[in-house]
Amino acid sequence: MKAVLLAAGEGTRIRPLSADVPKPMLPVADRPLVAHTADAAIDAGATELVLVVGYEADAVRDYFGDSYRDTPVSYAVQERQRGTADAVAAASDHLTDEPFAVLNGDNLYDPDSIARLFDAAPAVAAVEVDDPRNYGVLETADGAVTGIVEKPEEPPSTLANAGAYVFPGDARDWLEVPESDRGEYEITDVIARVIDTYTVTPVTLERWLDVGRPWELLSANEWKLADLERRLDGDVSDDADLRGAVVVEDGATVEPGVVIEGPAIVRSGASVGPNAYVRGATLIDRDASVGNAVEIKNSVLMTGATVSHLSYVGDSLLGRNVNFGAGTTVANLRHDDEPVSLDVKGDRVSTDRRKFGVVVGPDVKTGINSSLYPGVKLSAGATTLPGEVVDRDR
Ligand code: TTP
Repeated sequence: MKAVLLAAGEGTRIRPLSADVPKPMLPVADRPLVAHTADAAIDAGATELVLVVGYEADAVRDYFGDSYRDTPVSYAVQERQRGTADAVAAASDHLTDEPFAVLNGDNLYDPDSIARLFDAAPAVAAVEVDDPRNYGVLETADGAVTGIVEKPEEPPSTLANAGAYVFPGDARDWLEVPESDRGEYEITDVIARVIDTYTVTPVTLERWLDVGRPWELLSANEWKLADLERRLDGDVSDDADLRGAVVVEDGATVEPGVVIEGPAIVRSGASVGPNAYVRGATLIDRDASVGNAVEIKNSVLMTGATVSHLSYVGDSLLGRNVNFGAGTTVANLRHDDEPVSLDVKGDRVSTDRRKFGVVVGPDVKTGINSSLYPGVKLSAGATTLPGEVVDRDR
């Protein structure tokens, strides 16, 4: 079965991390987010991937090329983000009369559940949630999906739409749907037409994560890093103490005096130490650098990010080529113990995390001894002065 992966979105809610890379290409453990979606599809039996690309499409093409894990990959371009039905319609030339799967390229799925979804075709994946009012909610009767209602005041079930579907081949002719109230062409309107002709099975996923906002990228890394198996292929000093599920890739360096508590990955080209303390779940991506007397905890340092001296980074996301000056300190806990909140497209939104640090866009440079408040976002290329206390976004 072909699997269409929707990866055309920019990810406006996850800005500034998506300033130079589309959200589906943000790193989760040792690969981009959308590669985990591809893995779930392939593990479930997908024989071909069709990636729908748009914003910063080349980043996706460069990663996957024309084959991924021996599975052919092709691309469909969605010029403008006009909705999920429009995204699948962009891929219609790649589809045949056979059933096809559609998966959101920014969601993590457990592969076993996706295998059950594929077996149940036509089918819609769902997750059990306590409060479904902010989701598309499945209506069901006699074990079949009878409708999906967007963000209902009175939800008909606790089954939230998880953005994974298997359509019958006919659905290729049903992709042109009317514009919705929010001005998009929605895949749920395609499902409504499938329901008219077919019995559509709801398949409840064991585990699912929609990566929309910055802290959800941290959750995604926590999920995938928890599956790590210890592997030390890089250059690790005899005087380093690596505890638990730690991966040091070939081409990475860990210097004397370093303590790493897994789960953590130090990717190829990255260096840690001397005398640094890294606590899981942490990703130190390619060519990133963690220097002397630096402590990193539960964080993601993207490609080329550098924290060289005497700094603390906790529960934070650092974009590509960020440079933290000596003594930069991230606060990740409020004195009132309230969950840390963040500005997401103009709204203050709780992360539901007691501990959360900062979200730092690519190429940001902090001056020495900068102090960063919890929940602060620094946009791409921003700078701070030496000794500055940064208590709001910039
Ligand atoms: P969203 O998360 O709704 O959109 P987004 O990824 O652009 O993020 P944001 O809302 O923060 O701007 O999209 C769900 C999935 O569908 C995601 O994998 C992107 C994909 N998508 C497309 O490929 N084309 C589209 O037109 C839309 C709306 C979404």
